[in-house]
Amino acid sequence: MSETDLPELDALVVGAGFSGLYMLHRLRDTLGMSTVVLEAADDLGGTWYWNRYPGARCDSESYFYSFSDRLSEDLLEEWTWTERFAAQPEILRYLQHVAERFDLRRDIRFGTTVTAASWDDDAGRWLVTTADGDRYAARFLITAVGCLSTTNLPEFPGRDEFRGRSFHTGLWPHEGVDFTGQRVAVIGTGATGVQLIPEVAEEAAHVTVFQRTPNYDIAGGNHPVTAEFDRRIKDDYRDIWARTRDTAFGFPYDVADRTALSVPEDERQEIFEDAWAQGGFRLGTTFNDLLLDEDANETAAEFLRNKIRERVDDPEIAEMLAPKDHPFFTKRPPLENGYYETYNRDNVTLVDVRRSPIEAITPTGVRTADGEYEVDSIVYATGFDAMTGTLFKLGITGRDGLSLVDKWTEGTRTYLGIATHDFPNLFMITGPQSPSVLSNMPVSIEQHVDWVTDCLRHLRDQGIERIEPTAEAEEGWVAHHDEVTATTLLPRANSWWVGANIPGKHRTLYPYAGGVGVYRGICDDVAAKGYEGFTLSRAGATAPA
Ligand code: NA7
Repeated sequence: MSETDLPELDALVVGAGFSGLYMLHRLRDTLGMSTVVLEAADDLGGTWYWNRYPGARCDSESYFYSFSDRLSEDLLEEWTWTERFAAQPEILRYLQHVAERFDLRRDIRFGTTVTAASWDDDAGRWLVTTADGDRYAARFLITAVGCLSTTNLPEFPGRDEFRGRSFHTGLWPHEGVDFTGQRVAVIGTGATGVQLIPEVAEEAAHVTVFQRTPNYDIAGGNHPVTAEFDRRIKDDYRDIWARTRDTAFGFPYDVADRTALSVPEDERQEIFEDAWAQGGFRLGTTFNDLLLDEDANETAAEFLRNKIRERVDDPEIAEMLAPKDHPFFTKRPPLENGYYETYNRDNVTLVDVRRSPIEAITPTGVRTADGEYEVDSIVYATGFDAMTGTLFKLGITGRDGLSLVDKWTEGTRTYLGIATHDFPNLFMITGPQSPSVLSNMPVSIEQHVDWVTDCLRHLRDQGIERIEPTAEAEEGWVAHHDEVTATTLLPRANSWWVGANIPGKHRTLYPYAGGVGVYRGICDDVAAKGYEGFTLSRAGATAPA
């Protein structure tokens, strides 16, 4: 079929995780647009399809890590979570349930990897090619590819000559892995490693953990959901969702309105203890200047270091686990359930690779400057090329053949983190420079999807065919993003939030730090002003509509 004969869809969505599923529902069922979703995996779920490693669990509480009353109040009533922080299989079951309930599968093409997407300026549409050579044409292209979907596998010399089995946590075998009796190396102690290590230690003969940067892990406080808790949440759901939309991080609780040093030491400790006992990210919301002021931050940092010292028997190992070179929450703090006690076990060894770097993977193990650790299996819990990794793999080219990769080489440039100049009719769900990974993802996903839906409705009602941010609006957003970033301590750490985990990646804070509520207000204002900062044009028109 020639390109001119390709049937034209209204919209093409890439990805069938939380965002792609909701986007499909809105485009197809709310707006009545012809829509297809292309998904590389063999089934839906995104993050929750791929990350099946032992201990995989969400770090946001299940009752607000889900679709809100905006999708369906009935769904909220009928779905009951079994744990306060849901494990991967349960979240995947939830997404499968949503797909069945809203009949979404019929418009998703599984096992379909997008390899190129180019804007045809004459025809005013996107031409999309897949790895199998299939082609699609669509007026609007919407990326719903998640923020953590391209794995980072470090290029250690000899990596591919290892004779045992190797795994990346983000590409875990669906049949599971039996580590019984094995010597296992785990490289990485981010949120993923911290969940996996205690589970593997229960099973394996020996686990050697290779830690580059210790983290400020926070008590997870997971527990089963009781019928009473479930009822209370369901009765309160309207308020809960309303709160998530206003707060800084998209949680139903906000940052307390007080500074850390404004309260006496013993009161501050009590506040930290109370948040610790509640578990989860509440500790990060105890004071409003933890992310802004170094001295304030140090109070929380030291509280967490002392928690590690209390729980780890060997003082030397406790000090290896206690972070000292970056402020609290400037790297994503993992949530842990028994992680530190794991280091009191006889079958667990901690290796500090900052002091003694990994030199090579050998056929039989991991070699550091201190010698070789022989193992049967290696688990890479080494994270992701976040935020831009997957967007770049889509091979997106905009007007005049400009590729997204080339445009963003010297730094990400977006308007609102949702669109970018020279790429008309392209929307990114939770793209870089939107709150995304600095928030509870489903809340940010819903906000973007709903905003795009309203925008497309507006375009249709006004007979407008093209939308694209102006270069000036983009300039303004990047400047605002940088200004907000500079008020925080976030650029201080070598985190994946700033791209520091990927050699050669441009260093910038990828998510927007202004907060979910503030950001929503800005987006709503842009829409209320007739999509200020965007050029809207009718078919064939060159002047703004
Ligand atoms: P993270 O948080 O990026 O953690 C990856 C870990 O792997 C981290 O400890 C890294 O150390 C370590 N790492 C990465 N590359 C290397 C090399 N080359 N040598 C040694 N150690 C290395 O990924 P996760 O999968 O744990 O979590 C990602 C997000 O998923 C998480 O934040 C949640 O939002 C959900 P480093 O800290 O870079 O020194």
